[in-house]
Amino acid sequence: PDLFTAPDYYNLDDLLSEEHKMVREATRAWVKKDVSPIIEDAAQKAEFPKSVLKGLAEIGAFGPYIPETYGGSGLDQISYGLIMQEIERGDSGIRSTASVQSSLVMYPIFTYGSEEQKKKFLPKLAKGEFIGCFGLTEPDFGSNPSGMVTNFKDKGDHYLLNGAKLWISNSPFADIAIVWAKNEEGRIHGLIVEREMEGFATPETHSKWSLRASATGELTFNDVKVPKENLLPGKSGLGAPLGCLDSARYGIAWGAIGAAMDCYDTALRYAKERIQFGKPIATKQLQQKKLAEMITEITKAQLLAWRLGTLKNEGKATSAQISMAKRNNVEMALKIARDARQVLGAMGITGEYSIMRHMMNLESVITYEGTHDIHLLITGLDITGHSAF
Ligand code: TGC
Ligand code: FAD
Repeated sequence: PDLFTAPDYYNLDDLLSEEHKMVREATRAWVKKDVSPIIEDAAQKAEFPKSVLKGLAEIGAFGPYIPETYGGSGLDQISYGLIMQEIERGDSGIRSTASVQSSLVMYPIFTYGSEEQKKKFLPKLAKGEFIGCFGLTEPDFGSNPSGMVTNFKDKGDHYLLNGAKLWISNSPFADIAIVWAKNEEGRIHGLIVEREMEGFATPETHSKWSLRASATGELTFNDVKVPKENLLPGKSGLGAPLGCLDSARYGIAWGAIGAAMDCYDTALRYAKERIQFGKPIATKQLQQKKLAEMITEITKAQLLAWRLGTLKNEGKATSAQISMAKRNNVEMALKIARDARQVLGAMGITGEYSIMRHMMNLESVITYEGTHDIHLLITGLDITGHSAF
């Protein structure tokens, strides 16, 4: 069979429209052509492959659900999910770039921005002429962003921004940053900070064993003068950044399925070919158990993601439903990566195969956008009414 054949054990394709399938095939073809051949090398060298930016823009991965008026692709949420799935089949780091640009940069500008901000930034972001990043996490405030200390003061004709953000995807080369900071009353607002602003720096974080093909860094603000027109006027409070996270977490619930599919597909293929004790290891019950459980878990995750997508299309998906899908699907993918790695024996630890790279990537995915624990506590709060954070 052709590489990248999607496992579709429950005929999920019957639930997809022609447009969904077209979008998925186009993304899959691009990943196969432009991501798979270069990604292992980029990860080994710990470099973000900037060559993918143009292609990501061309396939519509920057703002899939942003209306065409602002340069987006005007697609629905299932298409957005399928795009994330196919990109993450290639690499979680490349999917991160698409997630951040779409849900954490374009989404807040589209949802909370002024008409001028939308016109100025969205078309350039959609084309990949501008790359954005999202600064919420701080050195001392990760799971509890409400404690953030980054702040800005009103200086009459501008704001003065001070503080620092850590673990920011794409910061080292981003043109703009959506920065969440507190005003003098302690209320959280979003500001668009531009690279050339004085006092703004973006040092890169090195020595990661995970998401090596994604650039991660800090954002530091030392008396940065931010023009007043760069404040996002539409929403303030912690709910504003959390609203963006809902959209990104939804995409990750789909993305993780892509990584899992690639691991499963690789392990199945290998098990059929690898002979030990005179027979393919696929004939052995222990290996069949691993593979059968993988396809079962992928199928359940697909159904969860598809149903969540339909709820999202109807504007009915709750934050807690999104948390459940992000948490379940990322854990599912990480477990599959670990089992698939074992199916390949020693070969599984090499860069000849994608599995170990997916496995290491997923260690970040299970931590960022709300840790595995935090999403469980969100479900706990939703069903009991008691906050256990
Ligand atoms: P809490 O009091 O519960 O809520 C504060 C306000 O926010 C509202 N809200 C939400 N709004 C929209 N969407 C959601 N998911 C929301 N969750 C809560 C809430 O209604 C309230 O509104 P209001 O009007 O009453 O003020 O806040 P809390 O401080 O108790 O925190 C809740 C908690 C722990 C769930 C939240 O802080 C959280 O989700 N923490 C995890 C932090 C996180 O996910 N960080 C991610 C950083 S970005 C990132 O990782 C990008 S990786 C990108 C990549 O490369 O792909
Ligand atoms: P902490 O919050 O310190 O958590 C440490 C441990 O304690 C975790 O196991 C956690 O689950 C647990 N814990 C925390 N609170 C509780 C509780 N109440 N009860 C029980 N257990 C708890 N952030 C951005 O803003 N923008 C980005 O672009 C971005 N990109 C990232 C890219 C990468 C590669 C990584 C690794 C992270 C990125 N992040 C980004 C940051 C990410 O969102 C945070 O790492 C995450 O929210 C967790 O914060 P923390 O690392 O400070 O962990």
